[in-house]
Amino acid sequence: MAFDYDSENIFAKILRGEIPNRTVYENEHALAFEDIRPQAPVHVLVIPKGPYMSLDHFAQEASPEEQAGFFAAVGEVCRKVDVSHGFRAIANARLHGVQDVPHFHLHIIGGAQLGRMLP
Ligand code: D5M
Repeated sequence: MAFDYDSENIFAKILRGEIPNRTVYENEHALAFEDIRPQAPVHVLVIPKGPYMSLDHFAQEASPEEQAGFFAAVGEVCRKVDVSHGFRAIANARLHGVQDVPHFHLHIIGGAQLGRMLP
């Protein structure tokens, strides 16, 4: 499918410094910051700095360097926050995935016992 990135989305504004964020970690290719509506004691969003709207867009079109930088950031976030007892990583995509912000983001949620969810 063709991916149509909207550069006015709120995470693009965060990346441009137009909106503040509570940064947890940053490298050349990714930014991690606290979710504004935390669902658990730990709720961090990791986003690529490039204009990718969803996980499939990022997986299909980001360079190996961008993908490596993104997952390095995920690793650093998990080192920094308290997820020693585990966590959940979620990437909502588009309509059926109920994605609100159309810039790819991975939710890292933990710090407490989570409920079971499918699958
Ligand atoms: O989730 C989008 C997530 O983005 C949701 O958990 C709230 C969060 N959000 C929205 N605006 C902000 C700002 N400004 N800072 C931090 N977090 C924010 P989705 O997976 O798209 O449904």
